[in-house]
Amino acid sequence: MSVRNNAIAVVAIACIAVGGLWGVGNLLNPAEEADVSGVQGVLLLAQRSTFNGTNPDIWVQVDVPTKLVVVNKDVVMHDLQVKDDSGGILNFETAPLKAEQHFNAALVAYRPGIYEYFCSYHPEMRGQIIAD
Ligand SMILES: [Cu+2]
Repeated sequence: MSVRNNAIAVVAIACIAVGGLWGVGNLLNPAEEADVSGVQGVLLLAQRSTFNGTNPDIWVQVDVPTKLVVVNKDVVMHDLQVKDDSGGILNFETAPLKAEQHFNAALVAYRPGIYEYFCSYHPEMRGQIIAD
């Protein structure tokens, strides 16, 4: 009787030990994460009908995707579009952004050149994307 109880106890302890080791193993070896060390990012805040106050030049490298986050900090609607017929850059448009909405996009230039980004609601909100 006592031998059987001991055997049950040993099995239970073994299960706890294995479970514990498995848990520790997961902590020591977290799931592989994507290598995003080469990803560059740009944050544009639409505010007082400018982007970042100055509609800054954005420098990108050809064939290096650049993460772009557009945030609308105004009460009026804004968006951001890249529309270029040369084929040298990926065209896109954000959704129409209401106050405090944001949109993630990527700038991808295929050829060196100077391209334009702009807000379709406000002609004065425009700047250059310089790809080299
Ligand atoms: Cu705008």
